[in-house]
Amino acid sequence: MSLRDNPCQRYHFVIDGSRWIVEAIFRLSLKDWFVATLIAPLLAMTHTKLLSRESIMTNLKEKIVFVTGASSGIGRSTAVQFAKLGAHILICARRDDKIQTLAKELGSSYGVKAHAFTLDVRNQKEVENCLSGLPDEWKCISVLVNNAGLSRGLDNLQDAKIEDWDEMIDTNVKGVLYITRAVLPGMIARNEGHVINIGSVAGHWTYPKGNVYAATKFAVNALSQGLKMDLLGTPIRVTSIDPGLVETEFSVVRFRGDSERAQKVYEGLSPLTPDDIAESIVWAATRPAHVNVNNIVLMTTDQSAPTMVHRKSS
Ligand code: NDP
Ligand code: 8X3
Repeated sequence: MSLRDNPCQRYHFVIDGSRWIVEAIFRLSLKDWFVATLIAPLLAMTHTKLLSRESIMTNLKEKIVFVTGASSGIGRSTAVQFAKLGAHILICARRDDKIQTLAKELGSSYGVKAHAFTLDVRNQKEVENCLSGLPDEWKCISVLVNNAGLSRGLDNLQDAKIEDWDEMIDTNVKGVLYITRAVLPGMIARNEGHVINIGSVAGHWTYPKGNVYAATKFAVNALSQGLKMDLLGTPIRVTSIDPGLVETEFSVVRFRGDSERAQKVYEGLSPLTPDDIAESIVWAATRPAHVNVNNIVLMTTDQSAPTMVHRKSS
């Protein structure tokens, strides 16, 4: 006879079951109750949420990240911070000794593969040959950081040297175009990739004597926006990271080796560091695939516009 057919047996079953539950309830201490009723569900909820967020973050371990202009400043820090995530690092610049040393350091400190090659981004043929001639294992670039760039001089437009304009336009605009044109088709074919351009606050506000440098960074801004449009329908992301004053070799290069003048740019304020910028680059690159960080503008707290800075008097 089944339990269903035997009301008596059903009665005993209910009594036994209830007794077991009541006993179990009394065996629980106050602490057990607290954990069971309050903390455990809370922990479970948070944990599940965190786990699911982590699992959709872009994981760059063993992915190839290509950073141009990695021989100093922002580019160097960016290469180091991506290596810390376990990415394999491809770097270039004109000063070969610096990038070869960095490549060795990345390999020994973070156990990643690193490949350095000399390149002047202004030379389109060189860009094409270097990138098409990369060893096969380095061809699948997942993240491109167009960082190589410079400023030359700080002069009224009517007084400036034409060769300074050419150098800035060729490096900051044409260099970005040549590199992107060479890398992008591979990203599109593989259906993955992220192009991160280093712009500047000078791409949002110009300033006296900043004329052509600002024009190149306005151009970078326009290229990032336009590229995002051209890539609509692909999973490839485009980001522009636009810093204010960062203490690097930037001002020494701008003033052609006059380090005393360069130092004055950062005097009495706390400039951004290359690591501050590298962290924002890595943050943008590690968002989940459906998140495109279009633009980050960051300044030191001591700056509010390119020429509006607060200096502490000594
Ligand atoms: P650095 O001078 O320290 O670094 C510039 C890097 O670009 C160097 O590695 C240099 O390498 C490389 N580079 C320059 N010209 C070329 C070229 N023709 N071919 C290949 N590499 C080149 O300055 P930052 O780190 O500050 O500059 C990095 C980027 O950040 C630039 O695009 C700059 O405009 C931008 N930026 C900088 C700010 C700042 O205040 N420092 C603020 C906003 C933006 P090498 O000389 O060995 O070729
Ligand atoms: C560098 C920052 O303000 O010197 O792009 O132009 S600024």
